[in-house]
This record gives sequence, structure tokens and C-alpha cells, in this order.
Amino acid sequence: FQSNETVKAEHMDSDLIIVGFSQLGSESDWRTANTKSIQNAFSKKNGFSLIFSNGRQRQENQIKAIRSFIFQEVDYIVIAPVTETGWDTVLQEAKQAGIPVIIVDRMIETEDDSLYVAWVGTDKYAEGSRAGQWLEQHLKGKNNDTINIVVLEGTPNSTAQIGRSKGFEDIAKKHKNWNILARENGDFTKAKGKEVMEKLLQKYDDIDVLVSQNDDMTFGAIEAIREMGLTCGVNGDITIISFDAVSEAFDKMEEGLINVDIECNPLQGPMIAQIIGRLERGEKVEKISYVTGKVFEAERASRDRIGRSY
Ligand code: GYE
Repeated sequence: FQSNETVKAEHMDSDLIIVGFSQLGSESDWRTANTKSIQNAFSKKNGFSLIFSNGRQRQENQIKAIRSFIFQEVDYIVIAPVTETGWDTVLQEAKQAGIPVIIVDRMIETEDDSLYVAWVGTDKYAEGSRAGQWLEQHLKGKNNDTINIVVLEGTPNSTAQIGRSKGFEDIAKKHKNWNILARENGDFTKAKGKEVMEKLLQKYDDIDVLVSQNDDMTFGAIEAIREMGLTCGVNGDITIISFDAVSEAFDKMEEGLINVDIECNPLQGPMIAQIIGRLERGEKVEKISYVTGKVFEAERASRDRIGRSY
């Protein structure tokens, strides 16, 4: 057990700004890129000392990390929360300690929005509706055929799962011939994505479309589909709509295995560092800042990926 002063001394290196970052886990390629972006932005040469904690997809680990940041008297706390609810108590503690909190990527559900100074992330509902809109275009002229859809969902009650599900379903509702056969949790991981897709393929022999809420689950699902002797993507049995648009997904689009990928940009570090810079100078910051994203189709993947770094 180290005293408060000892812990602080380790990070006290002159006038560096001490930031405690509670990342929710390391479940996906997207998450790896997000972590790197934040670690790079909060480097010593940029004037920061970063204390990083990996929550391994468990809220209780994140709450522990936040309490330890408070104990260490960090200057700022940055949290990428795994799920939306259950943060009020620990964020009250941070507030009482006078430590500003910035929420990134996913959102929290609270009635007291004084518990955080700013949020940075992408619009997950918009991502879900872009997936639905793409399918509308793709199916144009096939209004009488029944389209059987399965959805691989991410971590239950995470903003990414809630937003992408709702966004897609609000479009699906408008189409009587879209038949959502199943919605299953694949935890945003490749292993779970594969396992769940295997079960779905055993249960249904007429899946037309897979909507997979992140690329890692998609990679697992593609393995399951191929091992069953089926094909997917541009000329395949199963149309695949994925989310994130990480580098391996571009490979798969170039191979024609994924039809379309709804981008979610993980490179959020510089925006968060900028917000802290403003707070340091006593300037006002936006409460909500959206990072924008595009829609990438297999047909253009080789050109669209030029210049991308993750
Ligand atoms: O899409 C997924 C990750 O919250 C937007 O979390 C993020 C999601 C991302 O595990 O790959």
C-alpha cells in the first residue's frame, strides 16, 4: 500500500497534466486503435502523464480504476464506459474530489449531466440507420421477396449495441418483407461472433442478410459461414453488413466477403486532448462532440482505404 503522496510523486514529473484513462477493454481491433490514439495523444511530449487501466469488459473493474484515479488525485479522468447505467455513485465521488470527467466513445445514462464535462464519440444510432439505408438501396426492386435477416449484437446495454440496433430497426420497421429472424449477443468479439453464427446457421437454412455490429464478430461469422460450406458477400449466399471499417475489414471487402462497412472512427485521442487543453486555459468546451463516419462498399474498398492508418 502506497501513500497518496508516493503514488502522486511517480506521476508528478514537473508540470505534466495527469490523466487517468479507464478503457473498457481490448475486445476488438477498433478498441486497439482507440487505445493507441488516446495513448499517443496523452504522451509526455504533449505535456501529459497517462495512467492507463484496462477494464476487461467489466464495469466493476472500471469503477475500481476510477476510484484509484481519485485516490491518486489525477487532474482529469477519461472513461470509455462498457455499459450505460450504474455510474452515478462513482462519478459523484469524482465530482466531490473536484476532478473533471470526460466520457469517450460510449455514453452513460444519468439524470445529472454535471457529472461529466464533455463527451466525445460517434453517433451509434446514425450508424445503425446507415446500415438500414444501405440495405434499402441494395434491395431496391425486391419488395415482394421475404428477406431473412440475422443480427449479431454487441455487448448488451452498451451504447454501440443500443444505438446500432435501434437505428437499424427503425428502418427495418418500414419494410414488411424484412424479417428479422434473430438478434443474438456476440459480445463484440471474434470468438463469440463465430460461435453464435454457427448456432444461427444450424437453426436457419435461409439467412439472406447478416448485420454484424462490429468487424471482429464479422470475421468470426465469416469463418462460420465458410466452414458450413456457404458463401457470403458480394456474390455470396449471405449479404454482410458490418461496422467499424478496420483494416482487416477492408481486406475482406477487397475479397468481396463483406458487402459494406459502416465506419466508426476510433481516432479520438486528439479531440480529447484538445478538450483538456481548453479546460486548462479556462475556456468553454462543447458538452457533446461527434466524430463523423462514412459508408464503405466492397466495390470501392481498394480506393477508399488509401491513407487509412488502422
Ligand atoms: O464498434 C466495437 C467495440 O463502442 C463504438 O466497441 C465502440 C464499439 C466498436 O468493441 O468494435
